[in-house]
Amino acid sequence: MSLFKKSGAHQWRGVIKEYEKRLPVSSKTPIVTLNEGGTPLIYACVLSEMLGNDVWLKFEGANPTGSFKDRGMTMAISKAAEDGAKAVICASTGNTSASAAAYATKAGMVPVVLVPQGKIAMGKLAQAIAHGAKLLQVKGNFDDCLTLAKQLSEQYPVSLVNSVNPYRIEGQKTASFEVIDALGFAPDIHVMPVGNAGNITAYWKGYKEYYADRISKSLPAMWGFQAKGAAPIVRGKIVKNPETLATAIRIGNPASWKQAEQARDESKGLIDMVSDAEILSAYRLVAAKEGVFVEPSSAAGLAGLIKYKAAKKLPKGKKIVITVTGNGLKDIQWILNGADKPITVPVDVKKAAKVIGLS
Ligand code: AN7
Repeated sequence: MSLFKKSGAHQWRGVIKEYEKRLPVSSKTPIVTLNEGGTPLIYACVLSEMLGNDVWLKFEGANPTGSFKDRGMTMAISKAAEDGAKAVICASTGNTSASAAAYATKAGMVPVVLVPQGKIAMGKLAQAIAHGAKLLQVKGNFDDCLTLAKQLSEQYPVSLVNSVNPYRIEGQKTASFEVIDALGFAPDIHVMPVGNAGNITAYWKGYKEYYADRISKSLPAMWGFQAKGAAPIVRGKIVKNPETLATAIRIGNPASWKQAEQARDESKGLIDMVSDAEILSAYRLVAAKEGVFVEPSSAAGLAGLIKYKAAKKLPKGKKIVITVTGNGLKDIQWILNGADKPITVPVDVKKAAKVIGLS
């Protein structure tokens, strides 16, 4: 007997089914889903107090492969399936490859993923391997991987599922719908990390669509933060050798550069940068104070808010949503590196109590 039957419970069906009317799908589209989306929007008490604003975290690490990429991937792979694709390819700093590998496998396609050698987190590498991807480590950075992936998709029968694929942006815009559906209004400011700039582009598109249909009465200012060593949009020029410990956003020539600038300007927002030290400190804080474990890149948005607060450039009393883009379990070394060694105890209640400080 099923517990579900008794309560009439409903499971979240994935972003395509939940937002079908707002996405370019038809009855002919075979929907490839892992029931992504429907992620928690968590009120952050400590951060709200600290920053003098109402702050929520949109926890995208709760997606099936542990990052926001699943929202776009369900669309890209479903449309590739509709077109009869047998193989898909992507360049990735790790999360896109993990997501592409999972969704392509679910669709019975061969995933091919190109990643920068030695520069992706081990958890993400493990995901691509687990899902049976053809994994190529490229002697170059993400930008080189994307160039190679584009060339392969142009010259061979393999579809590109990077966010230059417009279906990716369509799927990712559902995160804005969820924020408004959960809050009942659009936030004043929406903050997130920026790498290839697909996500800020997608969120802005989603917010504009709900606004146009009068589901929300206002639009947020879009605030994006890049890593200092990989901040081409902030600096206004391509960064040839991007460097940051936040490997997910180690990108020197973002594919959606123009669209990100448009989102920034239309929304009267900003795109700025934060140092690796600021990223690490925000990464530790959100885990230690809010119970939300994210990967370092995902903390760039919070790092930016903390920096603005310190510089007295942060308004007060606003409603702010921060997207934390990926799960902390993907890249654990940054917590373990600075941590004390775990204490080993015998099976002895007195000794254990002493170590804990109970006696
Ligand atoms: C955790 O996986 O580009 O600005 O190839 O994994 O939309 O690129 C990942 C990007 C933020 C930046 N946070 O988003 C890839 C990839 C995390 C990420 C970003 C990424 P975009």
